Amino acid sequence: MRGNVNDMNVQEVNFDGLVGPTHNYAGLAHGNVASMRHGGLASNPREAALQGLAKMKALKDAGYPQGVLPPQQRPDLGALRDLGFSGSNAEVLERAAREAPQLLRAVCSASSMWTANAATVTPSGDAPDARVHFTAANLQSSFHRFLEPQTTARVLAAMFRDEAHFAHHPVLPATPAFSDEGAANHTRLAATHGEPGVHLYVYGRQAFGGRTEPKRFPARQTLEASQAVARQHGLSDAQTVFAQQHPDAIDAGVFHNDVIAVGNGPVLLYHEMAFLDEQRTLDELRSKMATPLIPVRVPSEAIGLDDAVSSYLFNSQLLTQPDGSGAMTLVVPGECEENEAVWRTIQDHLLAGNNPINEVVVKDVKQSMRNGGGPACLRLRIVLSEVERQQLSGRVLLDDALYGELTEWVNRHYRDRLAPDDLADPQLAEETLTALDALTRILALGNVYPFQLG
Ligand code: SUG
Repeated sequence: MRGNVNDMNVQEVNFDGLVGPTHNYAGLAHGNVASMRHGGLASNPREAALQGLAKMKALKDAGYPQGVLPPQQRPDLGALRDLGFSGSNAEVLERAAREAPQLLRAVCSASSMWTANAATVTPSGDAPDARVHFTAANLQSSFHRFLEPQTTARVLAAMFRDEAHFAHHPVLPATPAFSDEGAANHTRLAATHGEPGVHLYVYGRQAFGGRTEPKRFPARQTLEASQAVARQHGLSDAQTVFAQQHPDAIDAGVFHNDVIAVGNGPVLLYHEMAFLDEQRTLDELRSKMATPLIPVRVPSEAIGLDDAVSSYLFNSQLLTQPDGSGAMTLVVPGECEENEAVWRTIQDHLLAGNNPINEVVVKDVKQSMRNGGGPACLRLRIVLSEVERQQLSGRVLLDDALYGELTEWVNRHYRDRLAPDDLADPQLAEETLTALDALTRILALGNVYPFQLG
C-alpha cells in the first residue's frame, strides 16, 4: 500500500531557509558566477532576511502552504578550532582573520539559506513503507557548505520527529564519489502532488567510469550519490530516471540542475541545454510516468545560456495554484523582468504557450541572488499529507503571527551592513548566538545548535 495516493489533502509545503545574520559576499562558490562576481561587496543581512520573509508571506497569502527552516550557527568557531585555531573566541577570530581570511569567510557563510541544497526528500506516497524519507546533502564540494549537513540533519529530525511517519537516512559519505547537493538536482513529476511520482535525478559527473565532464567548472552532483539516495528511500527502477546535466551548461555557470530546469506536477520547464541527452531523458520520463509529461522547452535562440544564468529564469518556483484547476504560477526573481529576452520569453512562450502556466509573480530576492541563490534555491519542497502536517514538531508553518514575530526578530537582531572586515568582529558572533537562541524559542524547536548542545 502506498501512503498518499488519492489523498486529496496532500500538499506541497515549501520550506524556505531563513537568511542568517552573517549573510555576506565572500566569493566562495567556484563555478557560481554570481558568487564569483560579487565577492568582497558589503551585504545587508537584514534586507536579505526581510526579502526572504516577504516572499514567504506573499506565497502564504496566495494560499500556498509555507514553512521555514532556521539558519545555522555562524561563525562556525568549532570548525576553526578543528583546524588548529585556539584561545578565546576573539583570539580565534583575530588569528583566522590575519592568517587565513578565506577560512574565516567560509565559516561565516549564511549558505544554509539555500534549502534546496539541504536534503533530498521523497514523499510517503512514493515510498514502500509509506513514510516521508529524508537524506541531508553532504555538500562536500565546498568547505563552507560542508559545514551544513550535521545541523541540517538535526533540524530536520527535530521537525520531522515522529518515526511512524518520517524516516531519516545517513548523510552520504563526504567524498568526491558521493558528492550530493540535495533537492537542487532532484525533480518529482506526477499528475498531482498526491499521485505517484517519477523521480528525475540530474547529475554532473559519474565517479566510476564516466567520461563526459565539464572542462571549466566542477560538476557537483555524482550519479553514484543520486543512486544511493534513491536506494536509501526505497525507490525502484520504475520510479526513477537518472540524467546527466549538459557539461557545457555547467561550464556556463549552471552549477545545479535547478539553475536550468524546474518541474512541478506533470510539467518540466527546461532549457534545451539542460540535459546531455535530452531525447532519452524525455522518453524515459514518458515511459515511466503514469500521466502525460508536459515538457516546456526553451530553445537557446530564445534565451542563451548566459541570460539563463544571469536572470535565473529556471530557478523560479513553479507552483500548482490552490484552487484545484491545475493551473500553475511561476515565481521569478526580479532579474527576469530586467532582461528583455527573458521577459519576452515569459510572456510569449511560457504564459501564451499551450501549458498550465498562466501567471507570473516577480519577487525581489536580490541579496540572495548576488550569491547565486534565486527563489527556487531558497526553498525545500516537502510533499505532506494532512496527517503528516499535523505530526510536524515545532512552530514552523508560516502564519501571520509567525511572520510578524520573525520580522520583528530580524529587525531587532540583524545588522544592515556587513563588509568582509566585519566578520572578525567578536561582537558579531555574540549577536548571532543571542539571535539564534531567541529563534529556537520562536520556532519551538528545542536545542538544535552546537552552542545549545554544550
Ligand atoms: O552553493 N552560493 C550557493 C548558492 C546555492 C544556490 N542553490 C541552488 N541553486 N539550489 C552555492 O554556490 C555563495 C557564498 C559566497 O560566495 O559568499 C554560495 O555558497
